[in-house]
Amino acid sequence: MAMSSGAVVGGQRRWRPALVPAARAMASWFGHVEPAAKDPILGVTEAFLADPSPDKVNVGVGAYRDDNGRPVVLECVREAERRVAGNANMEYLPMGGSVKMIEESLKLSYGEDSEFIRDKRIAAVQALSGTGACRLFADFQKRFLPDSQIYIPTPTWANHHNIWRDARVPQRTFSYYHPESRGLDFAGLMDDVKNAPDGSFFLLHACAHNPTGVDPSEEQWREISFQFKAKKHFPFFDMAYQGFASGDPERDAKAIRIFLEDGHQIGCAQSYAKNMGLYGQRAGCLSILCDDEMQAVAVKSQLQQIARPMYSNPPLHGALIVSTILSDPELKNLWLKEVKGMADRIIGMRKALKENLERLGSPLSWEHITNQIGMFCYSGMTPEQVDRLTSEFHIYMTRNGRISMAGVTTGNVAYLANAIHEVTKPN
Ligand code: KET
Repeated sequence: MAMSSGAVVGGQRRWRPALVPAARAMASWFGHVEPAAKDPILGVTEAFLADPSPDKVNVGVGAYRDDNGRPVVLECVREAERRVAGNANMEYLPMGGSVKMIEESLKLSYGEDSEFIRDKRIAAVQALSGTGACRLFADFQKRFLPDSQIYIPTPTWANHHNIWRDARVPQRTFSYYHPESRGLDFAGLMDDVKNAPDGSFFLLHACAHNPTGVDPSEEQWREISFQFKAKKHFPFFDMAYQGFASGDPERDAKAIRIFLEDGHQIGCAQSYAKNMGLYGQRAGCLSILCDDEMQAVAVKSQLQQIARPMYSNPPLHGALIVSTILSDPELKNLWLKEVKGMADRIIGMRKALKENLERLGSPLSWEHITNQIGMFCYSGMTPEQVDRLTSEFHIYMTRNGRISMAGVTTGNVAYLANAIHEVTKPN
């Protein structure tokens, strides 16, 4: 037990530490705890918020902003909130979450008329957004195949490593990005898929790969799926950006649909953080396609059992918003229009950033800014160049050179381009 000497100040007993060396020795049981390393993505937001400069720009976290740099609440979400305000009670959801929200989520990922939905072959639970869905899956993997590993693309969203590490699943990596061509390392990827032991788990980004903005083509997905079949690998799709790649959620589910057509069993993490702008609501879904309905019931019950001691049951409000939007044809159409609007604004900013760099006379090629898709531009800037952007220009982004295009606006694109040009131009 920690001890400290008490002093009576103004009639009140205040605790203050004993003599310094003794205080160290008698410190709390967690006295040895050192500050954790800053998160490579959310740490950027913290640094941005602490900067008093009026010029500062945040292109770190993948969070959509309008052309004035302000966070957006979609119109379909506002309308859904109006509708749920009157009749929602605040009771607990079931451990597996909202049945209606799950049903609607599965239609988005597996297809409106999916035979797997009809045959009740999918075990699915509402999850704490995409992160929570990945973590539930990782825990499920560890529990039921304890000696398994997971293959994760290089590079990937940094938190994937934390998630499978904390679930105690050993990680391997597979080739994904080719820095010279700034495109997909398809040959390397296929080699790694072939060389992995049969029945390996692979984490795949369903669309709008983070951080590279590089996705396989449809033809390449077909080849990957074919090879997975030959090797009996298990594909786990993280789909955090459905709608953000092409502007159309249905098109963005293409990779998953190819794997389904080919008869794979899959796992899938869905998130409504980005495509509905529900970041803080933590609305998502984890699904696993099973052999039959009986197995799906068993798997779902086990997923619930993993959730129960962690957070008991998932949050209600976001689930109500999602199910209200997706189950009403009019609201769903509005949502589809708004998703396309967000994707289009980003595409416009890619063009603007590239044009600005070219206008400044940058001798480097910036083709990849417009070739890449989704929320991010994997710029190719080095950590040192990024550090200069921050220290000299108050521009905040992750040190891997990733620019969140969703934070670029008509108002800041020229400033950003100029700064990028300054730190990248040959001396
Ligand atoms: N998967 C991927 C690939 C991803 O980029 C994110 C978030 C998530 C899952 C999780 O999102 P959630 O909010 O749990 O549904 N990425 C952004 C935010 C973050 O790092 O948390 C980002 O990369 O900036």
